[in-house]
Amino acid sequence: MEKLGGLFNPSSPEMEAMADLTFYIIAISIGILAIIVVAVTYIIIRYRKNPNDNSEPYQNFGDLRLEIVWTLIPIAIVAVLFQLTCSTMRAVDPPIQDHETDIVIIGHQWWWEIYYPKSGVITANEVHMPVGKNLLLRIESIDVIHDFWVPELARKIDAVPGHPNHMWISASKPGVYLGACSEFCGTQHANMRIRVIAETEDEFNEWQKQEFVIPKTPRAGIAGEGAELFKTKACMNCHTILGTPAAARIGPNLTHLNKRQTIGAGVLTNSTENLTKWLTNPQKYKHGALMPNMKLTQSEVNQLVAYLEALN
Ligand code: HEC
Ligand SMILES: [Cu+2]
Repeated sequence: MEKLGGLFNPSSPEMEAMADLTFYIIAISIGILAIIVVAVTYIIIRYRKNPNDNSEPYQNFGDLRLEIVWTLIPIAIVAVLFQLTCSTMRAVDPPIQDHETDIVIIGHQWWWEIYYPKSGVITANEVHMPVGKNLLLRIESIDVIHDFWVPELARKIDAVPGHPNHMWISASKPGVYLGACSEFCGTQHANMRIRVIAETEDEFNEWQKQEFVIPKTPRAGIAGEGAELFKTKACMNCHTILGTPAAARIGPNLTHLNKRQTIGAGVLTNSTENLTKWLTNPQKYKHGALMPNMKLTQSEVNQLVAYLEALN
């Protein structure tokens, strides 16, 4: 199990602001608790029953000054918390004004479609982004409510069908940041993982250029047979492969599947062996996933794997 860092490993200015707020609030709360514990302990000991004196202790019926003080102090504490919260919200959610959307994230049961409107690139489950840049995400859903959450980089945000939401995201250092859908959305909710791959501007541009390449369709050999099967086995009713008539968006775009790290939104790492397993029976690895068991023979699976791996 890879661990989620979140508040303990903030990797963007937004998450740093949120982590700071959390720790300020915890520190203030611990301070208040300490004062109360010390005061109560002192009072218990100092004013305990005196065995030699059975008279009733001094009775105090109201003290205006004390009432004012213990009203003003909590108000001051709440005002400080309010101010800290407001400035954190300003840091996390600066106004969008007329900034154009950089990346569109579309929740599907149970995977993420990722679309770069400025270049037209479409991929799945793995968000590539350049480090040090504040990017505007638009979060949408095609079916039910999902929630996009990469704890080290940004806050949670719901993906609501028919109501796009916006959020800023940035990463201060290169790396792979893990996330998951955080709104229960059906049987495979737990396997709706996200990877954000933050890289240098050059690496990002190179990735984007490669995603843009329309691969040549293999005509001969086992990969060529796979290309034919892809058309006849209903794969093209659900998937897109650039440069072929397959243009459906029920499942992930498979054009550059080769360059992704995982299959099935994180259920399997991407390798020839796992791709073979997935095509043999996706339901075994992701029960209930919206890709049916296509009941392919072993040689059909091998042909399809060869085809998908030949796309470059
Ligand atoms: C009814 C629609 C449908 C059909 C038909 C279909 N798929 Fe899929 N496919 C999906 C969906 C939906 C997913 C995503 C599943 C998930 O992650 O929950 C998927 C995922 C995949 C993946 C993993 C991609 C990734 O990035 O995770 C591959 C590879 C794949 N399909 C290949 C094929 C091939 C090859 C065929 C034809 C033999 C096929 N599919 C037929 C809907 C379909
Ligand atoms: Cu979900």
